[in-house]
Amino acid sequence: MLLDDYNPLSGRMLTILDQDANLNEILMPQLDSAVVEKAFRTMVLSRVADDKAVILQRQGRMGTYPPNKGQEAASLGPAMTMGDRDWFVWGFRELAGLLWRGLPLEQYYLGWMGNEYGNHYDPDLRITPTSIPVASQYTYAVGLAYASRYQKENTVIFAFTGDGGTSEGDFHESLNAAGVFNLPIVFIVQNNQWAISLPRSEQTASDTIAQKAIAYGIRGIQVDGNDILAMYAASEEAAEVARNGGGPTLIEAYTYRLGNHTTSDDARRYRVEEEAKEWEARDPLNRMLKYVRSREILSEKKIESVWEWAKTLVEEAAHKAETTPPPSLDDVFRHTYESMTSNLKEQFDDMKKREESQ
Ligand SMILES: Cc1ncc(C[n+]2csc(CCOP(=O)(O)OP(=O)(O)O)c2C)c(N)n1
Ligand SMILES: [Mg+2]
Repeated sequence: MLLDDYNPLSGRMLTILDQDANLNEILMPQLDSAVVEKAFRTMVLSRVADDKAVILQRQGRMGTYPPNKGQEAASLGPAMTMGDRDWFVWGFRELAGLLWRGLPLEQYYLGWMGNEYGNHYDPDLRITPTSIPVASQYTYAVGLAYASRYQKENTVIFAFTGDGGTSEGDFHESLNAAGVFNLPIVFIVQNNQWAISLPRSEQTASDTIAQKAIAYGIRGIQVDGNDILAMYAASEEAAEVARNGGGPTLIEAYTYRLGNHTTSDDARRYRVEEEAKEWEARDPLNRMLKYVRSREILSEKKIESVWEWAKTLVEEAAHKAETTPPPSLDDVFRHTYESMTSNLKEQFDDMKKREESQ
């Protein structure tokens, strides 16, 4: 079992497809070419959509945006292993995984444009809304997992945060509770080496983030987060363990944020350019590209058409999002509770009277 062979005390990080696209044939997950093609498409779409979001923000057409560039494999691999009834509990940097899950891109854009409909997902997708208070989503992931077991749903909860998130009380409380109650959760930490301007070395004195699992009595594994196949294989195994009553796993996805923290940040002020250059050579999308080429999964013509397909889709999604009207002020009152409380109703009526008198 990978989770045993690569346990945090082994000092090993799981890689299956390395940065030169060398493949570990023994550990390689068995994926149909159609699935590999879809994964490649999703990564390309995520990259193009992400670049477009930064442009939209620079043009004043979107609010603050956190770029995903370089971290596509870390959320996509786990998303590929999720069952229909499983839960996707994201933070704010999991675009590729969300696209795989079926979140419409225009809705993702709407969310970052500040339109609240952008957080009102189709309930069947089982995606919780974006979570900006760092690591707070881990607490409700635990609640979802507890409920799942109580209701014998047999679902697994996939919960994401970052390396910075591991310093939050919510992170520790959640891992502790998940361990004590043996809950069906796959915790994924996207260790992208930075929490805004704070480097990983100053975030924690632990050698790895995966080793934090040991303290909570749960499984842990450090995975090359830029390797789609390794992320898939580790997540698949962790989900299977969770579904069979084996409890939670902490997956450290060792990756890198190639872009700025958000569009309000300038990473050149606190990190050296050589570092980002070095990580560019490990770019998960280039690695995937080398893989589909070397295995002849897609022809050059097909690869070209995937980029064109993504660009068209992204333009359409941006247009749809920009032409979606914002929610009315009424919605603030209507959606705060299932039904309006008496004092809220009073305020609502008061607002309506004022509107009429204007
Ligand atoms: C509770 C809380 N504290 C501080 C912030 C401000 N903040 C936003 S993102 C961030 C860094 C998060 O770093 P990490 O968890 O590594 O995620 P990354 O941004 O690298 O994906 C901080 C401090 C916040 N959103 N929530
Ligand atoms: Mg980080």
